[in-house]
Amino acid sequence: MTISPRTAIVTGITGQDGAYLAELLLQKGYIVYGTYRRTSSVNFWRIEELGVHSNANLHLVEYDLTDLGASITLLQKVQPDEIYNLAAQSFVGVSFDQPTTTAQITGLGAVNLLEAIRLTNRKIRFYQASTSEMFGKVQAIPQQEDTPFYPRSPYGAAKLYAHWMTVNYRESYDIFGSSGILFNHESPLRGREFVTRKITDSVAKIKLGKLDVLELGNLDAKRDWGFAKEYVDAMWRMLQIDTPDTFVVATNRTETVRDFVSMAFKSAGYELEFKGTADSEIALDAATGKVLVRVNPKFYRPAEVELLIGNPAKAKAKLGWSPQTSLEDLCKMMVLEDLRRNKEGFSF
Ligand code: NDP
Ligand code: GDR
Repeated sequence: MTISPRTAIVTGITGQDGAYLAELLLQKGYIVYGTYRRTSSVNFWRIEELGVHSNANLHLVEYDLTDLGASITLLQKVQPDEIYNLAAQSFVGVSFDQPTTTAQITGLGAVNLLEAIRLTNRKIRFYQASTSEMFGKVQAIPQQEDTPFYPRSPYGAAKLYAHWMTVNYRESYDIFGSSGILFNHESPLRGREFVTRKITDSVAKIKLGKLDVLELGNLDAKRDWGFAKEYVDAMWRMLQIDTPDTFVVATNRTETVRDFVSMAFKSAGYELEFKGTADSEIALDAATGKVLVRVNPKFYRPAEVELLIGNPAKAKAKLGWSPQTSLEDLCKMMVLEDLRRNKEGFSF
């Protein structure tokens, strides 16, 4: 007896997680429909880096999450077993400048897919990419599934709406909707606007003489950073268990942005000395006294999430998932990859 392969839709395949998840699902024998937005120049560099773009089981489909009709048509056409909703306006900083767009994409976009499932086939399993940003001004340490939410940005508020709608469709219509509350996860495929990749790419450029100084915002913010490739495995596991649920995915370790800066420079052979405070803080190369890092308040946010640290005990117990890569190894992997790319003359 032959078992037909399962079919999955991954929204946001051009993003970091979309690329890693597509790679994982293809390895597992899925037929994958990866959605991307129409733009004047499409950007497939991540799936190209992973070498999955030419896989015969990967189908790239143009789709915008904000279009309900397109969501229904997509499901009717593809008839998926699983949907992973990773598409979003995902940059917290930008969400303060574009709150309405963020609400439409990051919040209502998820509801378009939930509605499409409700109207076409309630057996489809749905994963919603929720976030530790929903905890925002944290009400408990560490944060776990029952910690009260307090979002601090339009992005966090939009994600919280999508999270509750996933829970609501689960309870109202018996739809298999699971929500993964993932803490920050990084990789060499991270966008350069996010702080870790901004740092590792800048360290590579400084090392190669292509940049003098790295400018950053709040160095005191603390984050629980894990490796993206491992986090997409948690998403897949959430859709394989018997009942839909909500899971925190995190490492249970938190460090400041300043710590990550030190770690990244160390991976390229520098020791830093931090001097000054707040807006006037700088970091010098201990060997030469040259200023390599400077705080620039233009990168501050109107409201900040100061401290995130997640407890992944439930994911470990019910999904058999736990993080494997240390922050030091992750940081080094990113710096080495950015050094390679910058030496070869390209860096996305
Ligand atoms: P990215 O920003 O790298 O990717 C986001 C994806 O969404 C891109 O493919 C983007 O397309 C797509 N997208 C944006 N707007 C639309 C739209 N209107 N219609 C269709 N697609 C759209 O994010 P990540 O891969 O890092 O994150 C994946 C998801 O997980 C996001 O929802 C994010 O908010 C969430 N998340 C991420 C965490 C992290 O630490 N990385 C932690 C917790 C949650 P394009 O390339 O065209 O911009
Ligand atoms: P975050 O990630 O907001 O946690 O959202 P980001 O890397 O943008 O910021 C992390 C922390 O670093 C501080 N910071 C800076 N951030 C950026 N981007 N640029 C800077 O120059 C800078 N200097 C200091 C920020 O203020 C913040 O405190 C990410 C996204 O992937 C979301 O989509 C996801 O939901 C959450 O992680 C979990």
